[in-house]
Amino acid sequence: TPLNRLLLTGAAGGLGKVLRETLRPYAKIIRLSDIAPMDARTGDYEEVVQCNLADKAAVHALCEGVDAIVHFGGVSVERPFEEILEANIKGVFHIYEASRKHGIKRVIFASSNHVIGFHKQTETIDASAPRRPDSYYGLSKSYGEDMASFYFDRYGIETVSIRIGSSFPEPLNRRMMATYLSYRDLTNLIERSLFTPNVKHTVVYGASANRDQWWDNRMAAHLGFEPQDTSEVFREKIEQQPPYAPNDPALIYQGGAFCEAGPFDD
Ligand code: 15L
Repeated sequence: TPLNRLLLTGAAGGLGKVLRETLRPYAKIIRLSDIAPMDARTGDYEEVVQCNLADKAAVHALCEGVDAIVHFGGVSVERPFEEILEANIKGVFHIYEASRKHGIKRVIFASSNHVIGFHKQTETIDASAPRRPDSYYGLSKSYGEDMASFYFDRYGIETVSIRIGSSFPEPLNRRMMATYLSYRDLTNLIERSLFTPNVKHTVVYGASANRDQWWDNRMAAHLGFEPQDTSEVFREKIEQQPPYAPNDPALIYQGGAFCEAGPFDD
């Protein structure tokens, strides 16, 4: 049975635009929010609400009447700390506080591989590996996972934190041959995350069934996520790109170029 009302934050973003369509079967009403303007609603099943995640009162109003939240809002790349603080750190706090006040029991959090980005590509890690954030962005996602853990232990609000690899129509470079997550696999993973009972706070890596695997999802086996797609179909095209220099972080670290972003001087 679908949910009554699902909130999707970040609905104007790269993944939000996709999920606006693909999550439709899972709720009678999908409420869409973003700080940026969105396309007008396309039917009675959509509600479109422009909202700044840094605005506590606005997020509180946004979450009223919602059964579950798919939280994809916030800054999705490395930026100066002050920008990350508003959208991602204050934003995730506002989402959980609103969930507590409105009795919302399930959050799907768009975490990122950049939480563990300074692990080497030669390692295979699971959800218990020490976090090694590679950026202020990665730090904010690490904080979001801690927020999820705290709100479960303290208030019983369940979260699936998806450490998304690289979710684009196709891999854009050699590193993404390992991190690629197809839109279909992303959607299936969110569906499993919404409807699997008793997830507590589960951390799951979001990658398709790619040849080279850096991530072990056995600690999230209860989700029953089985990726259907693979980056192999893009290999010929991607291998036309020049190889990385031996010292390129895109060749060394799981987080790739994020590991050398910044510093940001005023
Ligand atoms: C992310 O977290 C970013 O949002 C996305 O733009 C990609 O850069 C991705 O990680 C990646 O690591 O490829």
